[in-house]
Amino acid sequence: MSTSQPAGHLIVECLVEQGMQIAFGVPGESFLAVLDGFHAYRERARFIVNRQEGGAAFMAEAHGKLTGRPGVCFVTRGPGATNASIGVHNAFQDSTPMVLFVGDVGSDFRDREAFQEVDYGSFFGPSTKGFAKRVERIDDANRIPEYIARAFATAMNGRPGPVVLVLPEDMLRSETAARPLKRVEAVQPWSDPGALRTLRELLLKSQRPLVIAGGGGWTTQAAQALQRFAENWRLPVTNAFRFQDTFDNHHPLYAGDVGIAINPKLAQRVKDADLILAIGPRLGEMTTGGYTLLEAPKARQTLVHIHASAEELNRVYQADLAINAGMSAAARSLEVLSAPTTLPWEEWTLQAHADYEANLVPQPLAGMPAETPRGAVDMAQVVALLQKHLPADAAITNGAGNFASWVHRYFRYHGLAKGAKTQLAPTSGAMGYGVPAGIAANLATGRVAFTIAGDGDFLMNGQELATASQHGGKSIVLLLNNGMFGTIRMHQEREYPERTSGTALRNPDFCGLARAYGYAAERVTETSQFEAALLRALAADTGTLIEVPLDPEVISTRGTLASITRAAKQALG
Ligand SMILES: Cc1ncc(C[n+]2csc(CCOP(=O)(O)OP(=O)(O)O)c2C)c(N)n1
Repeated sequence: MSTSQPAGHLIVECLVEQGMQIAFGVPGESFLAVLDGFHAYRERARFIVNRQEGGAAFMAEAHGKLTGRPGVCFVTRGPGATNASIGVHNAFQDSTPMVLFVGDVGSDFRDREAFQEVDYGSFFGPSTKGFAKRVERIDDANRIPEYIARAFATAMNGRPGPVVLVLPEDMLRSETAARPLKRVEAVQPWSDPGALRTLRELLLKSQRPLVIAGGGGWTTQAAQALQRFAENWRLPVTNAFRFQDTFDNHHPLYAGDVGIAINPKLAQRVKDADLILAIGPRLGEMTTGGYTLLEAPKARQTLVHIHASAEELNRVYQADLAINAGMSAAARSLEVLSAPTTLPWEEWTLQAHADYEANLVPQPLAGMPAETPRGAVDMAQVVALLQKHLPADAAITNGAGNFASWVHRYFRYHGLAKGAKTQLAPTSGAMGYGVPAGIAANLATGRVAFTIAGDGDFLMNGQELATASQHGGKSIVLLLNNGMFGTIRMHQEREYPERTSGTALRNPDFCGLARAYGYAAERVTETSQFEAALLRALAADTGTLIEVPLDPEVISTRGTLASITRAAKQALG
């Protein structure tokens, strides 16, 4: 006969059964019973205490991205849940499995707009075109195992994403003898053999095929199978926006990433392709160049779209062939598709890779003479040093801002096929993601975590350095300080030249701030100082922040602020 325990304990026990070893969150009086459960099960699971729920939710999302199992986050009612919503939105846009638990008001107070009460179904829920796959409240402690198993299954199945579970305070305090259900695994929709035959026929008709790989649900084995498929058919492969590690950037078939600041030659190649094989990505705004590289709703190119969610197929783009398959199933079917010995696109494939390699060579910034250095710290050279010294399985993380374009353009991500997910970046374009994601990656895997941040971006979640120090996590944060919200200033200069407004930043002493949080910190003001600073950071016992004052003129990997102003003024006459 099983003995009873508090519902809050059973929740933690069920999560442990699901494989959770680490959870993130900010406490609230609404879920003290769960915190007590973490105390009871402390040998089997860690609770990482964050400083802001946005940071906690980003950490849980990053954990989900790294492991393929739902990242777990606990927050309190209205203020906690609304703070955490940025991470839930990111999990949705990134197709990352995640479960957010929200401590709620007691059921005896419900619907009175009690203290901090929010209707989570309306706020997050799919019924209001929200950004969670499912929102449910657990009213009966005996059903906790069912709800948690369903949350994990929903978060992983089809297009992975976030699920929200709401926990009334009185339910958490009740006793239950219910036992956890066993661990659920993601279910793979399998592609039907007829569709694969059609796909093969489309390939045989094509002269200029191009693969766009990405989206959620990839595993190392699936990425390896994709690689074998591409090799059999000599296909050029691109990676979708924020999925730059799906296909190994070092592979001779790699053709670059289809995202923000795309290589213009690749953009042209996407347009020139006669067959697009989209394996996994959603084909969102960023991956399609604002629906221009592939015109919505019917692309000029023949489109084969393979996606794990039936809802995503023929939703924006009418595909010529839509295949509902999980990435493991799809890649395993593709790798056994027999290829002819000669293919008409050998030259096209070689050229696609040559264009990618040429784009890795830094060019003079538009508007600057060829010999002008790209600022006192040359970011292209900095990225070359990162490539040289970071271990192949290092997690590279970033938030949103032009600063990320340096790694996005010049860094060659090691692909998932090599055994580790190496890019953690927000498809939602959320600032403040990089710092918590880096810390979560290091806490969860012990791997080197390297974060690139802007001055604006860093201060959105810089407080999580305290979380890292407290829990023995460390990351290397490269902070590019240009004294402004540079990306917005760039757009502002394009639309309203020389009318700077709301984009300038007066910053704190970042190194002093990082030290106060327990990180080592140093400032690098010349390119020649960077290598030693990086090596010191890699050898350090704590995390390190390296601040680089970046010339505000160096606004992107391609142009200067002055060149944008000139062009805008000319355009305005
Ligand atoms: C949470 C959030 N708020 C606002 C924005 C809009 N936004 C995009 S980039 C950016 C500026 C980023 O500034 P910084 O981190 O200093 O990097 P820089 O662009 O200067 O390289 C802003 C405000 C956003 N993407 N996310």
